[in-house]
Amino acid sequence: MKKLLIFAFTVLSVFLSLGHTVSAQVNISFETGTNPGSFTTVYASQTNITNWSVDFGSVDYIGTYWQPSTGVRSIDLNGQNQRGQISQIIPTTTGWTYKVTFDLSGNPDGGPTVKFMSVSADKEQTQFYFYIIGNNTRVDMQWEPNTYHFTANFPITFLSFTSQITGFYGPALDNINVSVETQVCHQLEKTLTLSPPEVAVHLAHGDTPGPCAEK
Ligand SMILES: [Ca+2]
Repeated sequence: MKKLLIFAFTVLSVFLSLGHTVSAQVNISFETGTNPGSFTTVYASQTNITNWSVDFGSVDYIGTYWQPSTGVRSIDLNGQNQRGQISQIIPTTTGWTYKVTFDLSGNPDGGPTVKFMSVSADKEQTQFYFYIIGNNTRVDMQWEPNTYHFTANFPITFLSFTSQITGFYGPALDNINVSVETQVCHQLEKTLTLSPPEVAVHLAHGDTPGPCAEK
């Protein structure tokens, strides 16, 4: 019994110390790939952006053209007068819930003023996000942090980021991080920190992923 307890404690300690980052997720800040210079339009099936797929349309791989959120490169989800989608297949554990954080801005060169985009897991659990341009500029993009949650249905998950507007000037994306969700908001009142399987149980009972909103 004592050995079992020590083992359980060790597993828990490793879990808590790792921060639950999904290790095989790579190039989260778009820093690796064919040097885009100022920027390069990347079309579907082109592989300029390491480990990221452009699934349809086109995106702009941004280098020096505007201020990134982190590093020196980022993405405009609208490329050559068309909306685009980028995706990455990441390892997941079936039934576990994941938190995706990303920074969002918008191409300040032109409209629409509201830059809509969406995030999906396996083309489901889609959530929509927007960024309003007007105050940001290419040298001061005023990136904003956003959070997306999904529950994995398979040992791998197709994570995609999609522009929902037409034209040349799309939502701007950078600094994507995926981690295992360990917190739920219990009955909209109390934030609980749990093991991932326990998180799944709580979500099945109607709790919401992530900490409770501050009141
Ligand atoms: Ca970057």
